Amino acid sequence: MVALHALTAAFLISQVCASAIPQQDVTVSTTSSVVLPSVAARSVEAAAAQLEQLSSWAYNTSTDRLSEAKDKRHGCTLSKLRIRRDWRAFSAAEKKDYIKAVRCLQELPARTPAHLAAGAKTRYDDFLATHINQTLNIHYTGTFLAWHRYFIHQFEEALREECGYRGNIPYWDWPSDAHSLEKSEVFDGSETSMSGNGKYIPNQPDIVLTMEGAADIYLPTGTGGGCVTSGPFKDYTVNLGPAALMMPGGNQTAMSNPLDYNPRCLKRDLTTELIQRFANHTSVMSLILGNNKIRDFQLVMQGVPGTGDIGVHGGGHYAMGGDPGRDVWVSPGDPAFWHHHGMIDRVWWLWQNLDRKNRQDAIAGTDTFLNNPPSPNTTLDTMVDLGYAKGKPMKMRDLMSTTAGPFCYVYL
Ligand SMILES: [Cu+2]
Repeated sequence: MVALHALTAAFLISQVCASAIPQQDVTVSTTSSVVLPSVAARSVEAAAAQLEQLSSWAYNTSTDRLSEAKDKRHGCTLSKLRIRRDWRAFSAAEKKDYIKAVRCLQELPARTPAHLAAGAKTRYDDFLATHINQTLNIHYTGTFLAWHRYFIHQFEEALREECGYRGNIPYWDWPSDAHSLEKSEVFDGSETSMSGNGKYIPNQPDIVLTMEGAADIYLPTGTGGGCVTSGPFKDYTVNLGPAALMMPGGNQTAMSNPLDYNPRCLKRDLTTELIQRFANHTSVMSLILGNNKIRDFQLVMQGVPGTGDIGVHGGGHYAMGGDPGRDVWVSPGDPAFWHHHGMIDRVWWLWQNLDRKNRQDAIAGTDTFLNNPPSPNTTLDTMVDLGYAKGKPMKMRDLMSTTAGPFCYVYL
C-alpha cells in the first residue's frame, strides 16, 4: 500500500533531518491580578500545582468572556456552554452513561459504503475508517490539532444524537496517572473504566521506532500485551486494521488494505513508564509554557523527530500500547482514544488561552505528514472533512475556538 510506505518514508526523513527546538519563555498576559507561571516547574508536584492553577484560570477567563458576550458568535452562551471534565470527576453513573453510549455506537450499523471500507461494520467504525483514510493528512500537518478537535466533537455529537448520551466527552489527565496506569480510573478494568490491561505476555522485547541515520527509539513494553480481559469492552471487536502496528521486537504488522474486515480482540499493554517519561506534569507544563509558536507547540506535542522524545501525544498512545493503541492509523479503535484526545485538545486550549490574540487562529505546517510529499500550507480556509463519520465539511477558521461557535465548550 502506497500510503504505508509514505508513512515509513516520512518517519525516516523526519528522524534524520530534525533538530531540537529552542525553548522560549512565554510572557503571560492576564486579565486580572492572577500571576501565572512562565516557566515549568522541574518537580512534578510543583508542575501539577501549576497545571491546576492554569486550568482554573483558563476556565474563569473563558466563562468571564462569555458572560461579557465577547465570543457571542453562532450563539455560544453561558447557558449553552458544555464543560468537559476529567474522567475522575465523573460519577459512577456518569461513567456508565458514557460507556453505554460508546457501546451503542459500536452496535449501530455503519454508514460507510462497503465498497469503500469493507471492514466498517458499525457507526464506531465509520470514525475509525475516516481516521485511517486521512492519517497522512492529519498528523504532523497544519490540521493536526483542529482536525482532532472536530473529530472528537463529532464523536460526542454521535453519542448524543444517535445513542441518547446527555453528558460531555471526558478527558484522561495523563500526568495524574503517572504512578500507575493499572490503577487509573480509565484503565483499572472495573465496570466504570474503558476496560483494563491486556492479558500479561511475559518477556516481550522493546518496541523499536527505527530510523535510518539516527538513533533508534526504544520503548519498553508494559504489564499486559494480550487481549483485554476485563471491563465493558472485553468483548468488543476491532474490525479494521492494522495499518502500521508497532510490535515488540521492532517489527510492524499491516494488512494489505487496512480498511478490510479483520475482526480481532482489543489488546492493551499498559506502560506506566511512558507516562512518567513523556507525559508527566513537568512535560505538560513545559509543552504549554516553553513553546511560543504554534509550529513548535504542535511539534513538541507530537514528538520532535530525531530527539528520541515522542511527546505527550505519542506518550499517551504508546502507554496504552497493544492493538490498535500502537498503530497511528487505527488508534481510534481503542475506546480510550477519545479520552486521550480530549486531553490533547485541553492542552491546546490551555495554550491558546494564554495568548488569545496571537494563538487563537495560529496555524503552521502543510497538508501532508511532515510535508512529505510537499503540499500547500494549511490555512484558515483549508477544509476539514470527516467523511462518513459525522458532520459537514468545515473550514479550519471555524475549528480554532472552542467558544466562538460552532463549538461551545470549555475544560475544567
Ligand atoms: Cu489521529
